[in-house]
Amino acid sequence: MTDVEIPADHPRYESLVTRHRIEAGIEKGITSRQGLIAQGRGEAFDYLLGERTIPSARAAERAAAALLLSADHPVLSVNGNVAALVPEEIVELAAATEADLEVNLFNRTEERMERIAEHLREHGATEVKGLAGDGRIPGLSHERATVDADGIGAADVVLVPLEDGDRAEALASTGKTEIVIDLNPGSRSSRSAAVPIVDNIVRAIPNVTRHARELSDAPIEELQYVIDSFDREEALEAAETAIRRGSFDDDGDAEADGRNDDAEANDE
Ligand code: PTJ
Repeated sequence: MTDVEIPADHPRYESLVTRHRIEAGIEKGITSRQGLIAQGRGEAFDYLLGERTIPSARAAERAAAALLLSADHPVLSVNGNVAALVPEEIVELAAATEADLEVNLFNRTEERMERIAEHLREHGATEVKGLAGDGRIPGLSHERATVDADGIGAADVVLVPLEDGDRAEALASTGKTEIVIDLNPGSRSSRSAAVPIVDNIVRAIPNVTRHARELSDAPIEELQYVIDSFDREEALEAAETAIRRGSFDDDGDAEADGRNDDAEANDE
């Protein structure tokens, strides 16, 4: 199934490649089947956003880089979708910001935890947290509360991509600064984040890394300025507006906004 050739000249090539990476993740035992549903939801929002990084997301990505660089103990949380879509890129971001990588699953099984940790090591990670599972996010029941005490448990800044809303809210209420990557600006995860990045993770992670490299020698005052200049409410509103503008009119036709050649060519 995953060895299907996607023609490089297909107008929605990137989107189709992303979809196949999730399929491959399921076959490899790292992504949950629910990850497919999450991907479908994400794709719908990305389609309406024009499958591009909007300016407010770019500002969020820069603020996220500044936050990670100025943190005492930053942690990047990795779930089954993240591991399938951006394994090498998340390892690069961890290196660029000196952050820990922690496997943290909504549907936690030891087998999938091990496989994801191994997958990250295959893509260059030296240390992967999450397997100890000796800490808990307060306010959550069951296995989905499990974290590493010296990982997310001890972090001051946590990047949580594609997170379930309940967990994102519980984590934010512990006082940690939360950066969320989620294509839905109305989700509880986006709403609970100090820095919500409304962008596809396949674009967002390399963008944050690029900003982190640019800011790596910046004084703390400059990092603080980047963080303080970011307005989360404004960014969420800008994303909602972009989605509304990119949506379909009452007749079901794509609005003429300059990106519909691609949109209408979607014959998948
Ligand atoms: O691997 P696990 O067990 O930890 O499970 C991971 C999933 C993603 C299945 C789990 O956390 C889940 O069910 O998440 P939700 O509640 O479906 O939320 C996922 C959010 O991520 C949704 O708001 C989607 O719009 C968004 N999303 C999906 N794909 C992408 C995305 N955001 C950015 N980039 C994407 N590629």
